[in-house]
Amino acid sequence: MPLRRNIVTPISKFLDQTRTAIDNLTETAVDLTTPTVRLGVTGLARSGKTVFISALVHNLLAGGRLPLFEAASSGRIYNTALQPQPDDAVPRFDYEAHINALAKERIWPNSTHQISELRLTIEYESASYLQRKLGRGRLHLDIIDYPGEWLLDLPLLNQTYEQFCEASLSRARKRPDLSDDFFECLDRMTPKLDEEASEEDAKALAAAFKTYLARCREEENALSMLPPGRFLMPSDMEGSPALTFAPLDLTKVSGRAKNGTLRAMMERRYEAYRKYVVRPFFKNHFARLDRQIVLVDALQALNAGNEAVSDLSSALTEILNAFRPGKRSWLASVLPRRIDKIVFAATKADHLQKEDHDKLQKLLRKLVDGAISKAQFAGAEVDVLAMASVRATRQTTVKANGQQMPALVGTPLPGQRLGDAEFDGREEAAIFPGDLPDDLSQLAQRAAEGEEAPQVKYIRFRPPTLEKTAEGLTLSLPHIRLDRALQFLLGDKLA
Ligand SMILES: Nc1nc2c(ncn2[C@@H]2O[C@H](COP(=O)(O)OP(=O)(O)OP(=O)(O)O)[C@@H](O)[C@H]2O)c(=O)[nH]1
Ligand SMILES: [Mg+2]
Repeated sequence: MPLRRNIVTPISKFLDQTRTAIDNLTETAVDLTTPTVRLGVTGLARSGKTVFISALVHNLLAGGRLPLFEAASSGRIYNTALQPQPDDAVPRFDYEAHINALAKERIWPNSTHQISELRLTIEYESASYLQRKLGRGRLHLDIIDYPGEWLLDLPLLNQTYEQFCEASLSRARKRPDLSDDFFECLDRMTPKLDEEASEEDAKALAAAFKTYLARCREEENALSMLPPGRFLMPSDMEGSPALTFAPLDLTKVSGRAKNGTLRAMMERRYEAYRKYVVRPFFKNHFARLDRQIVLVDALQALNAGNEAVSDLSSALTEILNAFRPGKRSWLASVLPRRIDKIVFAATKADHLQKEDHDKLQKLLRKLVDGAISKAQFAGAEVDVLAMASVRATRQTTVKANGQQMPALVGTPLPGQRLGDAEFDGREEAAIFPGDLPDDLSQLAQRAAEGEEAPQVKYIRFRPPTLEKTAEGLTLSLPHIRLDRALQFLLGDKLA
């Protein structure tokens, strides 16, 4: 038996690699002349992926203001057009609906729960004399949008059920305020673990675990490390057995699980989740990306306090482990070393004054550097920036208590509150955003002193009204440093 195992594993891994390589070949064979960049846009739920993709495509199609994106600002881009995407089995990113919501109705797009894709073709003139002689250049940009939660599943591929239980329960024990009900359910089930399994019990456990994960994700807790990702983003797998399991306290049982028991059922379903959910996602989509942007809502974590920030840091470590695993990592054996550029972007910087954008960038840089040193990360160029895909505010100064104070003007979303005031979603308001901490250690110190009150409390705004030029032309959606992200991700491909 062990011998058979030894033979099967390497061959199946080899086949996986070959298949990915063949997929890539077929893809290129369809359009041999045009180079393609596959850009993965990832981030935890509500981090701003859909808004980012919509704003990026919109600014490229509409010739938006992109001074730091050299190919555009120097006038070398002739044409940008949407094209049929290369993967027939993946839904198309609904660009038109999203941009209509943002620019016309001034509402943010709905939450997405499914992978989707869009192809944009850029025609440009090369900056190099020699290349120009060869004619116009063309680049396909395939943008892939997928739920960030799924990414945090990747470490599960390397975790036995026992390790998954240990890691999940140790995280849950740190937050008894959120996990009480789940542990109560677990205690009730523990005596039954080695008895004949019942679907009712499995469902009750899975439901209690899912409720605990959902509470972790609520805005005031803002925790990031919440695998299994499909529990919160089930897509079309809602209710399937592969999603009806939970971690168990295996220290309370001994010996191997007997067939047919609740314990064996939970373990088998965890294995099914890895095999049928995580592995195909990884192989079909992830292994084929060239470049990545990771959107991080650092403000939300800062808002929720020290614990959310350190949890975000663990999530970033896991993400880096998945992108460019070190040589000895199991992932290295199945992942072609393609991803050569990763940008980490702190999103929604328009909630801060201009002076704080650099501070936000530095805070994220610290988090990413910390994550890189902990990850088994090998290579790939990394950039970090603070940006807003859509700038919903304007900067102004307002006189308050006899002093001129910097403030942000925008239309708060209906229902947002500030003190006693509740906004109706129609009127503009000038808001004084809180100060960002200078350093993450300030947060840790506040937590150590038992002080958990958030420093930055931000109001959410509606998307902006599009400005018009003196000639009456409507301008494209405003942004902050979207052009810098584009330059880092695509600049060399359009050189
Ligand atoms: N002010 C501002 N808010 C933003 C920006 N980007 C995203 N948001 C806010 O963040 C929310 C989530 O943005 P989405 O783009 O839908 O986030 P997502 O990552 O696609 O979320 P899921 O689809 O749920 O995973 C939006 O509804 C906005 O309220 C931005 O650039 N500026
Ligand atoms: Mg989305």
